[in-house]
Amino acid sequence: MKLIRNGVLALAVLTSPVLFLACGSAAAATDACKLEIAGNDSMQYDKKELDVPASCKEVTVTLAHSGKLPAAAMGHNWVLVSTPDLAAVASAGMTAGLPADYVAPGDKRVLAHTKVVGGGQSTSVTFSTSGLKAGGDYSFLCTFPGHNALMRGKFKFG
Ligand SMILES: [Cu+2]
Repeated sequence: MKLIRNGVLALAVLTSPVLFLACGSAAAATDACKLEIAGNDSMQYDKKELDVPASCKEVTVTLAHSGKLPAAAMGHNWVLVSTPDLAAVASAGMTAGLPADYVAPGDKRVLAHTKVVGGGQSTSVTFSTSGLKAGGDYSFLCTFPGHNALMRGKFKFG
């Protein structure tokens, strides 16, 4: 029995550097903090949900427009909000217009956003998660007028 216990201990000591490397892998942790989403000419995102581990200090979201229509006709952006603010942010964005990327200037309810892109274009935004609460109720949407009815999803942090 004592022999077996010593054997287990030796195994633990031998494997611990491997475990340390796996946990400390910066590459894996970085990738989980980088998200990609696409919008198309049918007014749809290709994802209904985005998940980010609470360990991400910064998140980068890259939005690609996989369609062909120009921004003025079928532009898309990616806007992060607390879910209860979604309708109000969409409404304020509509008034702000395309030059403002359909985001009302100084709107504190907007937690992060990209600019508006048209077909074939892509854009990205990097933001700090310091203002987000793990397990909070967040949503993303496109604030191009009329798009948020279809273009919205859950953003899960933590
Ligand atoms: Cu859109």
